[in-house]
Amino acid sequence: MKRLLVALALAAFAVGACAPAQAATLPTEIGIRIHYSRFMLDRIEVPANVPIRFTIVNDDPIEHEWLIGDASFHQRHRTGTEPVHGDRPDEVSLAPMQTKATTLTFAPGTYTFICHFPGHEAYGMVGAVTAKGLVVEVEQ
Ligand SMILES: [Cu+2]
Repeated sequence: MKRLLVALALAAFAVGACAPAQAATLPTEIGIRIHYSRFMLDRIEVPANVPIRFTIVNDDPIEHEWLIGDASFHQRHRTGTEPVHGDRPDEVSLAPMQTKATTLTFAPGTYTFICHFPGHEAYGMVGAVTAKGLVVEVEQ
C-alpha cells in the first residue's frame, strides 16, 4: 500500500532531491503589493516549518489590512470590532501608502489572507498561502 508521509524534520530535506514537492526550493521572502484594493500576489507557495518573511506594500491612498489564518480565524475577524491590529505577526494593519514586514512559520497546509475592512473581502481582497512540507512516498 502506498501512502504519503509529510516529514517534519528539516534534516529530511537532505534526502529529498527526488521528492515530488520541492519545498526546499520555494521562496522564504515574499513581497505582496496592494493596489486598487487587490492583493497583486494572491497565490503563494512557501516551505513549511521555516520562517517566511512577508513584506506588504500598501500602494493605495486608503487603509488596508492583511490577516492570515484558518477559517475560524477569519470568521472571528469578520465579526470583530478591533479597528486596528497591533503587533501580532498574523494581523497586519496598513495605513495609506505604508509598507510593513512580518515573519511567520507555517505548519503544512493552506492559509487564507483577507482584508476584513467592510466590503474589501467581497471586492476580492483575498489570497492564499500554501505551506508545503517534504512529501515522501513510502511503499508498504
Ligand atoms: Cu482592504
